[in-house]
Amino acid sequence: MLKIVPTTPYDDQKMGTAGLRKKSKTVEQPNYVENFVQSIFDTIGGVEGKTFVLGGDGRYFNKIAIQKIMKMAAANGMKKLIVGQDGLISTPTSSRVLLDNKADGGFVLTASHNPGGKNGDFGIKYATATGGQCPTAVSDKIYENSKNIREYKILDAPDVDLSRLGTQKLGNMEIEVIDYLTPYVEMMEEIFDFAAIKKLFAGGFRFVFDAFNAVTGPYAKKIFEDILGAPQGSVLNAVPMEDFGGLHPDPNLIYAKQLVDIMYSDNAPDMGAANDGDGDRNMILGKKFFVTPSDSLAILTDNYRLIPGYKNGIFGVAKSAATSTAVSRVAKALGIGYYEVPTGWKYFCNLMDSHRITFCGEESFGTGSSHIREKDGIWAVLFWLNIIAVTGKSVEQITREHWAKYGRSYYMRNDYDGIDVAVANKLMADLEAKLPTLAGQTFGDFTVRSAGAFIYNDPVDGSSTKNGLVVYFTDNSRIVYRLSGTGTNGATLRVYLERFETQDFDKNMLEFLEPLAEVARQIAEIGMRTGKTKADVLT
Ligand code: G16
Repeated sequence: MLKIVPTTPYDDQKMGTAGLRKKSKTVEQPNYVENFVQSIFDTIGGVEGKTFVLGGDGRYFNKIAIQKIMKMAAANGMKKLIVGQDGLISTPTSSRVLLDNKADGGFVLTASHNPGGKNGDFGIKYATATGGQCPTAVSDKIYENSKNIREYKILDAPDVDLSRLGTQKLGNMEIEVIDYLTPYVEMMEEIFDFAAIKKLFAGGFRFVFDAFNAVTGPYAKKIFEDILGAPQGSVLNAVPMEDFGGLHPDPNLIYAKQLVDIMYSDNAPDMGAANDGDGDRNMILGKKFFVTPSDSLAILTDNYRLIPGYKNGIFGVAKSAATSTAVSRVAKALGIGYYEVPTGWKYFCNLMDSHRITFCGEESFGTGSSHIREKDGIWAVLFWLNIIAVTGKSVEQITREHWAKYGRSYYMRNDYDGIDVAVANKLMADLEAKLPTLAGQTFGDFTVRSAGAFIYNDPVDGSSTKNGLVVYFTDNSRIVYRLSGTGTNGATLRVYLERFETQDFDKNMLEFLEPLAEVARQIAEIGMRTGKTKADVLT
């Protein structure tokens, strides 16, 4: 039975860098999910006759939210909903399924790399028919509607059994429960040389992958162990759990502690990798060796010819402004297009759709290509395995050869977490006002060449976005400041530091970047304004 339920609006349903991301407790409030989803439906002119894709990374509240969304979709006249079995789907798979089925939109229920559980975070990523997350112009309208919503539609019906593959009906809507692994595996088999990677594993190559008890567990088991022949047990934490077994599914050197300990032990395997909660981020490690995401993007781009799926060439490459400049040198050498966009994968999508780029990546452990409109964690890991299989070189050797050819961008991100939102906004506003006066001034060993806001003019849709503040120094060093758009706890100030070096590739990263970190604190008056004398998280 169709119910029209009166509701009162929430005032905090503004999407951040990637969808709506909140504390689980916030999302559990009465009608919270319903308000947000109805606001989306209303903003896009309703969903009557439309097809959507739905699934999540398995975190706490996934099962409840999925049932609500299915019943709302049916009540709003949706024609068909394609749902991952047991309510699971990775963000990359959702994008693929959306494109393959020419669906009108999709939801992935995830707070990505943020912890899950009752006291953790929950989120909803909303993708449009392009397969990518909705543009800011659309999310702004959704936010406006969410502040005025008065009612939503929902079907009064029993819960749908999502364990059963195949088609069933909910009201007049068709629900197709799909095996979420197959479309993804097939796509990877089309791109990469699985035979070469199988040979690599058959030859004793040792590999370990951390799935953090999140959605990539089943994918990684199937692809790396069952199909490619890595020994059983190569995938750690492979079973999706509502609280990720207490793990923080963020693939970086701090949160992937188990993996990092293994890779930095004396008996380390040849390669280590991890993905985040919803499977779009990746981290790559060699034996006692870490590849920065910025370097990884540059290395993958430089080696595209080794991958069957790209052997006919690539259009170009893009990175977010905050990401190191490493890939710009590769683009120049290859003579391909090169773009810098604001932080947020959605900004790459127009460039992919218009064939300006094939590859793109971000410092926040995201790499991907135009095979979908999201970043893709397992894709990046397979790309590395494919390069290793073809060249016979180690992760470290590949990276060092890259530095020898192009120079090395020493690069790090410093996060100042849990800052009062008003303090953070004021810090950024005052800094922006001060930047034009900085050119020519010297701070320690660094002299400012130019400074200003990063403004992106999208060459496809003509939109203009301001994202972050950049200080360039005369020695090609750079500081980028921006506020995170994915946190749920006050504001996080991200400070991205980069120094370029053409000779010495064995400097201690922390020591080499510390003077620049100090300059960053000084210019933005971080200590005085936030009380923090050092960053909370270094990645
Ligand atoms: C999201 C976006 C990325 C972005 C990252 C960090 O990733 O898709 O484009 O780089 O957040 O954003 P911020 O610096 O604003 O916190 P994910 O994996 O969380 O969806």
